[in-house]
Order: sequence, then C-alpha cells, then structure tokens
Amino acid sequence: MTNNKITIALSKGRIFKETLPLLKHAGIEPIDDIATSRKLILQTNQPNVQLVIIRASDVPTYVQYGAADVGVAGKDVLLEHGGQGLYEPLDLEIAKCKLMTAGPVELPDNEPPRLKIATKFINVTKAYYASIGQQVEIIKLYGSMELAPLVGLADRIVDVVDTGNTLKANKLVPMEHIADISSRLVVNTASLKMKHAVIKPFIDTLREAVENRR
Ligand code: PRT
Ligand code: MG
Repeated sequence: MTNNKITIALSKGRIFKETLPLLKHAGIEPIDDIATSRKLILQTNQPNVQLVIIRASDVPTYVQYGAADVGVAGKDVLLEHGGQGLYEPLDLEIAKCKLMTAGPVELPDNEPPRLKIATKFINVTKAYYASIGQQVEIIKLYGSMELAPLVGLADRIVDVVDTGNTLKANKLVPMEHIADISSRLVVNTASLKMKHAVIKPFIDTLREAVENRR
C-alpha cells in the first residue's frame, strides 16, 4: 500500500516565516494561523500535506526517524546533528547567517593556555578547534551564549551571527569564521523511496521557487 501523505517539519520564527513563500509556490498554504494557533500540527489547503511545528534543533531528529518526511533546518543545526538518515537535496537560501567564534572587545593581557568556549554547538566546536590544532575546554549551553564571557564563564563563544548587533550590545566581537549558514531542505531517506511520487515533485517545485528568487 502506498501512503502519499507528507509531513513537513518546521520551526517557529524565521524559518517558518521564510519557508512560507516557498511552500506557497508549491501550492501549499497552512489553514491555521501559526501566530494565534497553539496547535503543533497544522493542516494545509492540500489534504495530503501537514506541517509539524517543533524546536529548530529537533527538526533533524524528526526527519531522521521518519516522524516527518521532510523538514527545513539551518546548516548549523545539521552540522551539529551529523545528518544520519537524512538526504539534503536543496539549499533554500533562507535564514542566512555565519557560524563564528566571538570574544570580548578587549582581550585580557594574559589569556589562559586552554581557552574555555561556551556554545550549544559542541560537535561543530570540537571539530573546528581540532582542525586548527588548538586544545580548548568546551562548555555546553542551551542559549544566550553572549552572556558567558561577560560573567567569566568562558573566554569565547561559538554561535551564529547575522547583523552582529547582539554581539556588539554585549561588547563582543566576531573573531574566526567557521561556516556560512543557510537553511536546507532535508528528507528522510526511506520516505524519499516510499513516497517518491510526491516528494520528488515537491523538491523540484521548491528548487524552482529558490531559483526564481535569485
Ligand atoms: O530558539 P531555539 O532555541 O528554539 O532555536 P534556534 O535559536 O536555533 O531557532 P531560531 O528559530 O532562532 O533559528 C533557526 C535558524 O535560523 C538557526 O538554526 C540558524 O540557521 C538561522 N539563523 C539565521 C539564526 C540567525 N540568523 C540569528 N541571528 N539563528 C539565530 N540567530 C540569533 C543570533 O545567535 C543572535 O543571538 O539571533 C540573535 C540576533 O542575531 P544578530 O547577529 O542579528 O544580532
Ligand atoms: Mg532562537
């Protein structure tokens, strides 16, 4: 039996906002208003398409296990997750930012030999400092990384930066560039095979929408 219903995983905020016009190009529009609805599953004008609204960092997990067939996630989140069980066919060119190290405007005269780095991107941070041959101590945080250097929890942070205003407001400066980030379409590898008849045209239409915006 073939099941041609597809579930799309999205996070609230910038990803939802910026994915909506791309979905519209594919003829998909949510029926419920995300701004007022507390529903986590949103029906769309397409009876075979539903949206699930989850935390940005949970999107790869839902898609990996097939709880959602496709999803939209930042490359930062995908690098950190590792991408197991995920096919990444398309750069949606939305929610662009940079993954950077950042530190205080005025660095102390004698920095410790082993820097403390606060971040929610543990794996990416480990790989980055290993790649430049620098031994560091990594401190896992879940948000507001910018605070850590201000209160002496860490010497540096690793975070995504867009305008840089948040760093500036906290007297931090961007230092090393780790990666350019944008959001990607990810697809469950089993869904791609089982629901090829719906997922393949969906990917193609989104690709067209991305190309039209260039
Ligand atoms: O909020 P939650 O913990 O659930 O997850 P999240 O913060 O990862 O989700 P969300 O929706 O805020 O971000 C989703 C995706 O958007 C991220 O995974 C990135 O790929 C992308 N993105 C693009 C950004 C930014 N730009 C961005 N500026 N994600 C976060 N930020 C943060 C930044 O770290 C800073 O704290 O927004 C703040 C403002 O940035 P500036 O540089 O413009 O001041
Ligand atoms: Mg956020």
